[in-house]
Amino acid sequence: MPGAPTAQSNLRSAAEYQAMDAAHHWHPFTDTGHLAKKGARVIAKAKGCWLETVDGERILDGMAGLWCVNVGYGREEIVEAVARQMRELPFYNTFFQTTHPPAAEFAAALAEVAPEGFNRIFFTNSGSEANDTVFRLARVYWDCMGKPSKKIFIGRKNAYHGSTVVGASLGGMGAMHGQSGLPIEGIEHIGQPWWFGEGRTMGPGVSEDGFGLMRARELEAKIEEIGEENVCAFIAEPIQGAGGVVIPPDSYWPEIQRICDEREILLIVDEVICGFGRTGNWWGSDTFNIKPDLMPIAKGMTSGYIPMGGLMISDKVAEPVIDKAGEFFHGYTYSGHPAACAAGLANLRILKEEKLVERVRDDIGPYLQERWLKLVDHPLVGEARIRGLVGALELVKRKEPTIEMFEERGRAGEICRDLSVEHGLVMRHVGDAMIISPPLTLSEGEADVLVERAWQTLDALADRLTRDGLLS
Ligand code: PXG
Repeated sequence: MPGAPTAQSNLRSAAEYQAMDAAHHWHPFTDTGHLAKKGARVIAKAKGCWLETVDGERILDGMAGLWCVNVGYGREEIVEAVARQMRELPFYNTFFQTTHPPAAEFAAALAEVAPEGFNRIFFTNSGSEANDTVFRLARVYWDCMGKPSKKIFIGRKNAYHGSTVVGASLGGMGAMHGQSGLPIEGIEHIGQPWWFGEGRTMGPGVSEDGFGLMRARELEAKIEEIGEENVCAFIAEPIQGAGGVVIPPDSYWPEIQRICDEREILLIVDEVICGFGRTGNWWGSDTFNIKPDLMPIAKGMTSGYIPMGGLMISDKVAEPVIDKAGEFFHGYTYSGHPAACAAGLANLRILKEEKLVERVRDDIGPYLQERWLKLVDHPLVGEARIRGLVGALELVKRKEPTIEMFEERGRAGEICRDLSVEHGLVMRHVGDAMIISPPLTLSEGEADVLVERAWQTLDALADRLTRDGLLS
């Protein structure tokens, strides 16, 4: 048995945590057997943009936790608000004709920052649940509109909408589908607007914008194939996050919007990552000038201090449902949890008072962008892209005379991820794309450190790959 924590630190040693973890903790999206042998990294503390391991090592968090700690770590305002709320009312349900102050206040505060025409929030505990909710509500909407045949959802390959059965089905992750017999019935997928991975290789006749239009028009073709009378909604992230920070060509979203405007289908914009300032506006929908009907949200909603998600519902969808559906037979015990709402309110206050969204748009966003884009000068980087504070590097084997990808996709990315942490920076890898999504509080000095460490990591990667015979 592991020993008791020492009096000085109340923490055990890394090895003790790793042993307990290896024996008893099944991690998400992890080869648990492999991790148990390797030992999990033990993060014990964090402040601002910096993580600290149980051994006292400091690492710059280039991923804001998991795309969520937008206001940075160690915000006493949030901690205090949650503690106060827990003393006052740690829980009460919102099911049986009741509300409580934080739920009512947070709902109103969200409506204030939401796009025009959005006045209602259905609270969930995660982004996945928000997408289960949207699946249910969008179908109810068409029932209320007298069009009950409109049941089919169109999503995109390599999209991520969560890990519940509906979330994983709406998403287009082949590995997730393959493992569990998904997607469920009633969900179809079209291609993604990933220029570097799929458009660039189509030949010299295809421009980036031409490719964007091509991929957008797959939606039109899919609607034709299924029959508009059977299509409920199209769902997409403004920028695919877990899919590898796929920033679509400029032509893509206007064409999607045109198609959705011309057809009678709902447009669901999954703002779980892009919401709350990530792209330099409150919503990814603002950045790409999208007019959504429904917006699943989570992550930056509480900056991850307490788990929470929700579905923002436009008046267009809400009004007929309120008029005609009667009871919506759906909800979660912790919908509108008081502590989560208190965290969300304090988080919103910080975003507004510190003008963090504007900061991403006008200051730290452009500052980091300029430096991040220069990483394309590294011999292993085929493309650098970034919008707001979310970016990616595409690792390639060679750039001259033409771009050559690594044969075994994802191997270089995985090695790079580990080297990055060794260099004191968390980057996430998606295949051979290296991803960053740092807290919106990132300082200029920290942006410099981030880019410097990314470059050092790439140099170390070149050495490692050469040594391992993966690069000549
Ligand atoms: N929609 C989007 C766009 C997401 O990015 C979800 C829904 C689901 O949210 P919850 O709260 O249920 O996880 C997400 C979540 C990764 C990674 O590896 C990304 C997410 C979650 C876990 C891992 O990049 N995004």
